[in-house]
Amino acid sequence: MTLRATLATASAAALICGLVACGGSPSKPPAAGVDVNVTIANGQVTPTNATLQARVHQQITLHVTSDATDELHVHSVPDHKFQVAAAPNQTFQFSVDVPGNVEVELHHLDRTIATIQVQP
Ligand SMILES: [Cu+2]
Repeated sequence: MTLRATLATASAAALICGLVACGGSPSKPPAAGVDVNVTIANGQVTPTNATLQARVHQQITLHVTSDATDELHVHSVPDHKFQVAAAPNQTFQFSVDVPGNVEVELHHLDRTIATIQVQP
């Protein structure tokens, strides 16, 4: 191998390294999941109409404390339904596969807890 060929190989390797992922790559793995605390008491929901950010496939956890039964409905594709009991510290987990705005509703109280803006 000539010196010139050796240098060419080295710079090709450097180029590939720059293109792929030696060091700071923009496609970081998703951060820790999104957690939302929801309280239902005396017919009132906290929060309502919140706006949250998440990424596709990111784990979203709803921590629900309620004094009444209800049905949680996540309007993602496919959607998720969770039965809320009259109990503290219930945990419901899901993730969203399709980017877009996803509403999280309480069907019995007819409230929107949050809209999750799911980024690709
Ligand atoms: Cu719904």
